[in-house]
Amino acid sequence: MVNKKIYIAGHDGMVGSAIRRQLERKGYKNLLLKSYKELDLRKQEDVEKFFLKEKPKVVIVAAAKVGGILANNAYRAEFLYDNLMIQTNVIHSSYKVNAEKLIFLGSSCIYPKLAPQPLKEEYLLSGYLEYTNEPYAIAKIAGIKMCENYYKQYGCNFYSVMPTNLYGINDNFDLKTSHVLPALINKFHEAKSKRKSKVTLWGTGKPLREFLYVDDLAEAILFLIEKVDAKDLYKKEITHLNIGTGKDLTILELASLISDVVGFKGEIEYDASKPDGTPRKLLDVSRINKLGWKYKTELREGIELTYKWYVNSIKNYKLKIIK
Ligand code: GFB
Repeated sequence: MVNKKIYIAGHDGMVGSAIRRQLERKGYKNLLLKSYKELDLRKQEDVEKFFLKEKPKVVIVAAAKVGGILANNAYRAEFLYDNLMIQTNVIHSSYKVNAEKLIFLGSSCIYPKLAPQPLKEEYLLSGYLEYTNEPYAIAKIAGIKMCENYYKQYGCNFYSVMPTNLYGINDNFDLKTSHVLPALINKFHEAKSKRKSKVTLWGTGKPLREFLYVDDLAEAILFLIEKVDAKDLYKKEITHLNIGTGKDLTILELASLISDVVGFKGEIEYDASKPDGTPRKLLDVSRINKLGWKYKTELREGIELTYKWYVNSIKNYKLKIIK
């Protein structure tokens, strides 16, 4: 396996770069990487040409347009179009060149807004989606169905994984487009540095969220590349696998933890004009646990690692922060 040609679509994003680090650490040498500038995955002809030339054996679809609750809601058309185009082109081209395996990455927002908790894989398509991220979720559900049906019609070894909210090195800290965890690292750090007395949370602070350190996800992907095939899931009528910690906390609890790691001493206030989103989305991770993977990094440790990376990146002017 270590010599197989593996294409990581989206290798320069937070998730793709963590997968690349993990594969390189484990001795994988034949990695195929193309930046967004070299290959726009939304362009069908370019993607087909690239696949026909390179013929990757294993494909990881970590390329996507992603963002936090406001970005999902503000750029609804882009989240739908870009994601549908990227994943459709990559999955179909992988089929055309007979790729031996493909793993498609989605997100826990594919589940119905008010589904029972924790979210089992089989709750997919059992109710209405959360409105703020409906376009993104619809695209990701289409990707799950594409893998499932390429297996059913063509026998392709393609399947999907749905990670919970991810965070870590190479995250997006831009306050307008980021997810909550990097946004709060940015806000608490800024407040501490400028001796501000308050930090504002969006919404009520009451929604519950689960967070997984991105390097743990990368370990899960390597585990799946090596040990799990599409037939292992589809024969049990499962279309995808959840990946998470199985533990969640409120946004206020998350804020208190980040505030403590950063060393901010002031108060927390709320901006009720911003949406809460789905009330809870805790994944049931018993399936992947039974297969043999479990998370390693506890939330506090992951936040400490991410904060350290963030501070170093600002110091070295490697990170452009938008306030
Ligand atoms: O991480 P987040 O943007 O997205 O927000 P979702 C999670 C919760 O944190 C929401 C609150 O209740 C936000 O209102 N929050 C509090 C903040 N303060 C902030 C802040 O400063 N910035 C942000 N961003 N949130 C996304 C989906 O949902 O999760 C995507 O939109 C995707 O489709 C992703 O699935 C993983 O967890 O609500």
